[in-house]
Amino acid sequence: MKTVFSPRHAGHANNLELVAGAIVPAFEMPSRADYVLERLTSEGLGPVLEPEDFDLSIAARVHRQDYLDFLPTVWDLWTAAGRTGTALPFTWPTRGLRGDVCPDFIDGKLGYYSFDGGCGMVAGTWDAIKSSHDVALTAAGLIQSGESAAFALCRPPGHHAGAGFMGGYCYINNAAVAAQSFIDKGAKRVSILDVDYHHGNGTQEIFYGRADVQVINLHADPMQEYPYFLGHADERGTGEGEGFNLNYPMPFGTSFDTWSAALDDACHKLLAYQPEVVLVSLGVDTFEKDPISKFKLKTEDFPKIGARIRKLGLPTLFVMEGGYAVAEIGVNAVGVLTGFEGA
Ligand code: OKP
Ligand code: ZN
Repeated sequence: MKTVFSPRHAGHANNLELVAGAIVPAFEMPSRADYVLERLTSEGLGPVLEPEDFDLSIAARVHRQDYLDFLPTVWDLWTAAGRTGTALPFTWPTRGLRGDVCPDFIDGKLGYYSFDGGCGMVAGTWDAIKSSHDVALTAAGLIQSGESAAFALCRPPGHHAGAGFMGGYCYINNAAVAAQSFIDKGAKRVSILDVDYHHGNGTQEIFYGRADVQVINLHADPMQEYPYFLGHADERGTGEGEGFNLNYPMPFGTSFDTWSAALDDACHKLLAYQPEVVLVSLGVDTFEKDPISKFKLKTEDFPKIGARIRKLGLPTLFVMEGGYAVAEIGVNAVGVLTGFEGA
């Protein structure tokens, strides 16, 4: 299968995060994408293409326009305030505060347009975000021109980004934008299957009231794990979207037997929906040695995930999300893809 990748991801570097009381380099770092690229080249997965340039009109159908207008301005507003280093929020409008008024000053804007402190920005961040969005749309275009599968090697990832906010290393929801592009090209039903360890709260929120995009998430139980405030089994969609959101929360320590039973159930629900295309939000942070996760999947399990997805018999777009055991991300992500291809 073809991969779409942009070296422009590398401009998004030196993100910081607060972990257990200390500010440290973020786990979401440039070498992640480079390990995946190296592995798919050494495994001979297929050609690697650069993305085409898209405008943000498709993104504006899944994100708020004011949020999309804000993202490219962050670095200028931050430096205009005399700051150097990484732009980060630290105040959020929770219960009892005004979540409906966007402040004027950059620190307030950063809080208004985020739900956590996981989305630091530096000079090259917007260009990397835009390149990741372009990667997803270019890979979607390959499938729209008749390819049966494609891999969008996106960085930064997207599934925590909602209609009007960033969070969890995610700014634009690449999978949601790609799904919208299939709808805009005439698809009646699209499924998103999110196998990242963390619940894809942004993807869920974006499509929660819609019947044309089914969203299925397999993830760590939000009672125990980030993003904590979405991803319970009783969240099934609302209005026209009722029944088209499915969550499979699982406890710390979950290994492949339990996880793959959930995948199998999810695949049956997906087929019952009869989508024209499936988008896989591909996180490999379910891996037993992932530094920020607590599932127990082994390297040998990842090709089996790809093989199970192949059995759906649908055009399939893989969109890269998380995975932080840097040296093994390439092996595990490409393992899913070669498992899909039957290699
Ligand atoms: C992104 B993806 C505090 C811990 C917060 C955020 C995890 C984001 C995961 N430093 N961790 O779903 O892989
Ligand atoms: Zn994750």
